[in-house]
Amino acid sequence: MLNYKNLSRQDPKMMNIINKEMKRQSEEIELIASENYVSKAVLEAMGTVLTNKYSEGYPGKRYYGGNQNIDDAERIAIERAKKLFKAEHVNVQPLSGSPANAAVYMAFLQPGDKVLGLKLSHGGHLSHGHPINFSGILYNFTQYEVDSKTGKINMEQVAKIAEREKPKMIVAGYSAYSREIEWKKFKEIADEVGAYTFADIAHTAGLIAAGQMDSPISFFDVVTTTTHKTLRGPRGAIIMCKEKFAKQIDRAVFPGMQGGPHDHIIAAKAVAFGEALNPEFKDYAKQIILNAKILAQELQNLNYKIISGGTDNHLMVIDLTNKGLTGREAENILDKVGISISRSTIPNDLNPPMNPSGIRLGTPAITTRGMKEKEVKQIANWIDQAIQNKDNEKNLKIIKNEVKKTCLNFPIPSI
Ligand code: DSN
Repeated sequence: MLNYKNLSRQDPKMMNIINKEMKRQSEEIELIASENYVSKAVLEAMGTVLTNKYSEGYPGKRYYGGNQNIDDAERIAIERAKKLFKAEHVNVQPLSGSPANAAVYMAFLQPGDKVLGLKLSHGGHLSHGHPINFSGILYNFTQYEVDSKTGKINMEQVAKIAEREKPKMIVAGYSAYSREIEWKKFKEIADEVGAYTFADIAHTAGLIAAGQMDSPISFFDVVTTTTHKTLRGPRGAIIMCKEKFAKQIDRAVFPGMQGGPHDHIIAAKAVAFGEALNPEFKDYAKQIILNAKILAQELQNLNYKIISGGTDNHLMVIDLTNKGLTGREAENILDKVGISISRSTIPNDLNPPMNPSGIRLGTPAITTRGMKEKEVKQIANWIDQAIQNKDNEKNLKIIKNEVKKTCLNFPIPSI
């Protein structure tokens, strides 16, 4: 348990909630593909007096005094991110993924401009043109889909749609897609029709930084990523772009989209980038992918249907139609045994997004805990056993206890 003396004394109610959440994280398995555990050093950087500062502007060009140390922190974050991703220009101020994407659209497009993005229900993201999101409201998106037979993106179809629609921008990079992305083909298609190339690598950034997946950064115009998924930093985002777009990106972030940056988070981003530059991070990223492949294989052996037939990254989407339950039901059952997952639509889902036909699983968090082949196989079995015993509370309790016992052997980093 954490013992923050001042918080415990002043606000025991909140201290209690934080401790309950820490206990939950320690005793349960995290398979939500977008979640991870930050290091103690990243946690420490977030909880500092840097949160007290206002610093609109950029290093050396602020609208408030007293920013000498903040400038140093932001410069370090930028330098490390540039090195890590081999990027020409980096803006480390975006507060999270959607605001980063909003700044990109603002920097490159006028409202009403035509854009291509992958449909949310096929693995895309809300901010890639969903009609109820700002992206779909402000810009004229056409959505491409994954191939219904292979579950993969069919680049010939993307080329055809691009040729027909002549978009000003093409968006690639997804939230629920388990395969390598053909970045070079996207670039060729965009060049054919004169479109900007925008990659959202929020999910795979850690794997790309560690050289375990292909990178679009050297030839795409602009790339965003959140910093808290496979990259294992604090909640936040960054934007990377070619030097020639640096000014328009920086202006779109501030004053375009945001006010004061969150300086404590920028410091924590810098600490996380430093960690990702260490050679051990490469082993971590390799193990994430290995664990995901083992999990997918084990589940396939148990007759679970993985969309696209497997995974090249940290996640997989599972179609539960043949198992006779929906994604929401599976999420609720697995919650009962201490395994957190997220329900997910499957391509051409007949069920609604609140109660879709699939689930999405990912391995970044369990890999941070040090879990490997043995534990991953065990997790696949627990998932199957829980689903089979969905109405048997006694058996679900037995599984929950086994989950807890294993988790306590793999502690999460905490202060
Ligand atoms: N919410 C994130 C995810 O789970 O993929 C994307 O923003």
